[in-house]
Amino acid sequence: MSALRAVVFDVDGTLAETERDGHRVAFNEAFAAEGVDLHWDVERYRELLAVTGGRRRVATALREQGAPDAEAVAARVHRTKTDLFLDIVRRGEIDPRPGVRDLVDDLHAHGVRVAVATTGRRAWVEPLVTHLLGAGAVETTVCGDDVETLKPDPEAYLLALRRLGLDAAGVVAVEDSGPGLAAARAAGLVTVVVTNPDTAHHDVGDAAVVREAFDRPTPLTAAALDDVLTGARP
Ligand code: XBP
Ligand code: MG
Repeated sequence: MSALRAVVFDVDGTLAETERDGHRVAFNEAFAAEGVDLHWDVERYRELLAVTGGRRRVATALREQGAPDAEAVAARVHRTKTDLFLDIVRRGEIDPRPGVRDLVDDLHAHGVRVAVATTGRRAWVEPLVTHLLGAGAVETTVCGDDVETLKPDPEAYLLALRRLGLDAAGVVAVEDSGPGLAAARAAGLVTVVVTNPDTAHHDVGDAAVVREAFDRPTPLTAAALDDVLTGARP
């Protein structure tokens, strides 16, 4: 690798398609368990993905309904949702996106360091990342718990860079969404966006590369990411 020192991956929608059949299901189960009058179908949930962070997402929907105590109810529902989503993770129901494991193995084989920056909660992020990539695959994992301000703010990416002891010049971010891309770009990172059905409509014009998959039309490799970085920072 001539330039690439590390890759920082987002989790939700990037390492795995967690949202529609994972987080969304856990939110709906939590609403029922907590007696909250909300239910998110696929279309509504897609809209609400513009709001990062599960607790903020619930609070936004409750405020729209004019519900009293939106923040407190959202905090309670989100604790229940976190437990329910952790159950889904522990049952092994979430697979990595095709090609993700091959890319991470290839990065390791080329001595490129791997980190994670997500707005999700550590309670489920760590077991999920271990399940998806194997124990010890990721050097540092920045979660929503670690930052004051969630994506699209750059704080999570800036903290990942600080923990890696690197500046942005040798690092590529891999994201799936508009808010995630905005966070990575605001941290100065060259960013590859791998879209999914939930994010295909997002504005990702600021990405160095936009693809629909890791494994198609050609596999995304360490060498390909090094080329992207070199091309973006000649
Ligand atoms: C993902 C999120 C997360 C998850 C839910 O954004 O916003 O909030 O939807 O996780 P990104 P929590 O992929 O940009 O990190 O409920 O644990 O917040
Ligand atoms: Mg994401």
